[in-house]
Amino acid sequence: MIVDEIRIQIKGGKGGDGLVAFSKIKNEKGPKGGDGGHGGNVYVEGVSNLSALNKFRHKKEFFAGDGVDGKTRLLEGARGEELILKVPVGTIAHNLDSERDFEVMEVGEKILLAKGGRRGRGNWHFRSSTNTTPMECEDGKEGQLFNFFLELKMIADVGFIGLPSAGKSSLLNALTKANAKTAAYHFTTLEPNLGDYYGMILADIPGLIEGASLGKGLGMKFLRHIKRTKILIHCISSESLNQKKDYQIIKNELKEYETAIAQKKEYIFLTKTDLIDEKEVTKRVRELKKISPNVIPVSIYDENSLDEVRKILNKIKDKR
Ligand SMILES: Nc1nc2c(ncn2[C@@H]2O[C@H](COP(=O)(O)OP(=O)(O)O)[C@@H](O)[C@H]2O)c(=O)[nH]1
Ligand SMILES: [Mg+2]
Repeated sequence: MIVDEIRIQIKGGKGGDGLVAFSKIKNEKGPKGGDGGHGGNVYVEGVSNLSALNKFRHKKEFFAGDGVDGKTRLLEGARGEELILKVPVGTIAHNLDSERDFEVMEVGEKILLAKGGRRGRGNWHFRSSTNTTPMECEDGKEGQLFNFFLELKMIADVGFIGLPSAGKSSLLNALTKANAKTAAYHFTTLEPNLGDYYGMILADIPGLIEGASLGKGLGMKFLRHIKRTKILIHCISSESLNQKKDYQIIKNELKEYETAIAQKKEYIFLTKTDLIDEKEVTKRVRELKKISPNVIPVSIYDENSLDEVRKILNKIKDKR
């Protein structure tokens, strides 16, 4: 299962305290209290593993390391260890306290979410010509404490959409090693299935049914995942008696949710063509082309048709 929303609390490390100390060595008299180390920062960093949010399911609090206190002889305390939370690219980190949003777009991109506390200065800093034995030093400050809502937004380059049982998961499995569950009955898929097609992420978006945009069914939760998907592949089963209507149901859902999604570049896949004869395939393709120009007949049992699909995916991949 892919966790795509999670709430966590993070805290930067506390700064180390400064020290009041004096040298006892005869020729080096004076204040020698060292500074503390700064508290560690908390960052997020983008990774390609899309289930990277799963590890936040049980542990909810993440603290960076505290700075070490200053020592005698002007020795600085060590900096607190920084904490890097690995999140899938496409994650938006909403700071619930400041209401600022941070978006992790690239693998390896590192964004600061909570600063560690400033270090406290040792008494050496407070010396002056009038005060050669300062008793003053500073305590390290607390690190920033924030509540964050992490939300995985972008999950795919290409999204498979369509009514339940249109053959989306089967197709994903035929093209990638996704190993998504498939079944003859509706609603087998409860979360988006993802497949890696030579570095391009394909997603099978489940549960789009009439009214999904109004919160019915499961569709709503997943529609946001195709918000930034560049290309949609609309699967329509050859078993359907009214393909135009199937198409419209999904299209209306997308429009209701957000016009921009409905306007994405799309292909129509007439799926399960092994179930009807060739003449019927030609006729249906012709009909569907009246709705949308790019129509491809496919069957997971027909390698040639899958090769046609691969050609299209390769083209999309090269254009990225
Ligand atoms: N004959 C045939 N059956 C298929 C084909 N693709 C999928 N199916 C079957 O159609 C049913 C629904 O497929 P599934 O991939 O789960 O649909 P999804 O709900 O859109 O993900 C399953 O029983 C599949 O075995 C195909 O190309 N030909
Ligand atoms: Mg499915």
